[in-house]
Amino acid sequence: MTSTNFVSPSQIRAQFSAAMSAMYKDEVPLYGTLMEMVADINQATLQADQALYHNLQQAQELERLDEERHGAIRVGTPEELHTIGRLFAVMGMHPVGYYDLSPAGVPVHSTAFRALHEDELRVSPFRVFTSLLRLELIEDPELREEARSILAKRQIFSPEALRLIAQCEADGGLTEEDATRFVAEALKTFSWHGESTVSSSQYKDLHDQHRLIADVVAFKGPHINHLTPRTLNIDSVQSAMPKYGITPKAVIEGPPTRKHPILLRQTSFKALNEPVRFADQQNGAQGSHTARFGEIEQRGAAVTQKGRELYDQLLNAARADLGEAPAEHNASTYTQLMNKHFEQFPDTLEQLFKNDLVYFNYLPTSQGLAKAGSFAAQTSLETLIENGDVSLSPIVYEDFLPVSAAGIFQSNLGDGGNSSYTQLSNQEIFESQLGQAVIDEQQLYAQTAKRSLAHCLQALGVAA
Ligand code: OOG
Ligand code: NI
Repeated sequence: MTSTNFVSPSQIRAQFSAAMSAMYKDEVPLYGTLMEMVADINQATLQADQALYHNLQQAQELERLDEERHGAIRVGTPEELHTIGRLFAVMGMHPVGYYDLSPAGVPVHSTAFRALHEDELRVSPFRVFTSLLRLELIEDPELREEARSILAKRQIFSPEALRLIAQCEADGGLTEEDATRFVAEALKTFSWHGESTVSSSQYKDLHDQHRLIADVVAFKGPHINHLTPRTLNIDSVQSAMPKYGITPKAVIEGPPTRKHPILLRQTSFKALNEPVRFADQQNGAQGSHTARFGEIEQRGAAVTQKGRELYDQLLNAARADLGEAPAEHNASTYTQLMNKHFEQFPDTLEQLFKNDLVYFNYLPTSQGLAKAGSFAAQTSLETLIENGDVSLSPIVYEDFLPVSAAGIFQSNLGDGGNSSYTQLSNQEIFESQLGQAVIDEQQLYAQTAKRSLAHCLQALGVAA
């Protein structure tokens, strides 16, 4: 078989993302409402803002907008994490970034599986925030061992999925027919199971330790716990949610409202209470479990290391001023503090560029193209931008934010968890369990920016 018979990993990813969305709509009807609301608000936002429409069109982002979503799963063992990594690799998704959630009282550490290159992201930006439960953070040794042995017995992948992963690794790809079969088989790993593998008393013990522990240990597999569409205006979404019968979390996570959005802003609504049958329950008897929730996000510019340090500094300062976790009762104070501190984060493209805070795509303007070939040899990028021969278009942030993720976890798990775990962060252990190092997001954005600059200068006939 020649490689020309293989479909691209990006096509498999797009197919999987669509299949996941259809499955989740079926499992959680409220997700359908969420999708409609986001589509309505995106349309209204684009109608009201011609410049935004033009920018997204130029950046070839309009096409991917309706396709755009991320999901999240939580796995229980290093072996599961390792195989999940192989499964995502079939779809061209690789682990980017390390997120330690234990300082925020969530006993997991995480990475995000996603496509790496801008051409692939354009086909499908689908990503999955993937957390590994840290059993070593369960305090009670007996319960810890019980959890370990329950997890050791489960197999979250179908035999056919495992076979197709191995085949893809051996052959270097999948044919269209095998890819379709792979998508159907892979989907099974992420589906919801209303039947728990543990008894109601085991569930209670796990749940009393931490809700998240019960969510991972008591079920047959890592059900997808949310699927998040991308909005162009999260402030509108937040205020429109009650009209659609949805109660949002108290505050939007991430940076405040800006003219030029940066990073990631997210809101979510509480987990659903779902019926579950525990192993000891006879026909009819039922318990319940809350895990799955809804989330919406707005993606802004990827920031440089320097931009990220400034973001973290301003976020920490606003939170320190607030003196407690953002919640219902202090939501408006929090918003004011965020707005005040973020005045220090420039909000014009010129200043963001001059201060090296954001990664950009560089687009030759029609004026610049008309002059192509006639620029002086050493014309600098700054001059090209100043003269209007090159325009700046921020590169979209494709990743996640640890403080935001902790806020999303907490608002959906409810209160009653540990306030923080004191164990050290453990990226090396995570990577050895995953079987590979996580990729540095900064490098990916820097490479994309560099490729964009090279294309732009070439189009203008300016030597790099
Ligand atoms: C993941 C929570 C984090 C995000 O978008 O930051 C997250 C989870 O609850 O498993 O989804
Ligand atoms: Ni999420």
